[in-house]
Amino acid sequence: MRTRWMFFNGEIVPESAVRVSPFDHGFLYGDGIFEGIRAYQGRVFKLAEHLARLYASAKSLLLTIPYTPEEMANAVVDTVKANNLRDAYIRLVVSRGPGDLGLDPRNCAEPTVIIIADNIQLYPESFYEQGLPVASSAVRRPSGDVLNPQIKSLNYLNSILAKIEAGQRGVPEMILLNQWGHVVEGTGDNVFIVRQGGLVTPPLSAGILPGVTRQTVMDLARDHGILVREENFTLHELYNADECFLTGTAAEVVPVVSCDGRTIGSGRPGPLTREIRDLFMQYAATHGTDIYPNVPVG
Ligand code: PXG
Repeated sequence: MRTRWMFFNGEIVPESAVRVSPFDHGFLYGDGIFEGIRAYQGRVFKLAEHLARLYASAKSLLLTIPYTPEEMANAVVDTVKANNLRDAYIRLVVSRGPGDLGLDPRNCAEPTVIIIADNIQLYPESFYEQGLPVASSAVRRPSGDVLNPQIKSLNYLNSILAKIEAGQRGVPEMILLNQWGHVVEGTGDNVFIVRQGGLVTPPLSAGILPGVTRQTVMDLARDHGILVREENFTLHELYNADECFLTGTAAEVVPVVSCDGRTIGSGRPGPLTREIRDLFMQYAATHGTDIYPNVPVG
């Protein structure tokens, strides 16, 4: 297998040289943050937006990233370059760093910063052609005053519990609700429904991660004259929607065709979902930060 090169605390090193301490609070407590970013055809997609979210998450956790956003952007590009990738899945992790066995983050000297750039593990083509069956989870997203879902932290147990349930229910993805019974998001994606020819997606105040793909989809839809509303809705409205789809860096735009055994719309990926997916794929293929600026795009 080829050597994977990673950014590790300021240097690009082979994977074998990455050493994380057992006392790292990212490992001991999930104290840290991350981003999942894609590169398409030699360009990093929405790098500034992902970094803005990373630094916003860091601020909430009083975690000081030891690099400027510009340095981080360069580190991301350098990591993809070191692996000679054009299409890539990039994982940026900043943990609190090594400390002692106590919780107090003030005892951690320096954050650990790792950037991984790897090949993308694509979902099966059938997901996009046939759409996904999903189910609603018994696991609720915590409200903002319990653990703010806007912080993209290293503690994903809430989503993992829902993913375990997905396996038991025999579906690839789950829909999570908040404490009020409003639909919020999937385990690692945002959710949209189509109603009366427009898009509806839960507002940030429902308790969701502000998805970069979600924002891109909202912007593209509005640019193309499609009405977009950020509004709370229930499972009843999702079951009775004309169409439904999920958005995320990994999933991109993926149609949802049933939930809890209720067929959504025609039970096939709908026309607006297809249009949004096409707009998104076209946009993603043509926008982003150049990784190899002097090499002609081929
Ligand atoms: N909600 C949650 C909870 C997420 O973790 C999204 C929405 C979509 O956000 P973006 O910015 O990607 O459009 C995420 C995405 C994966 C994976 O490999 C994805 C995420 C986290 C971990 C794994 O599917 N985050």
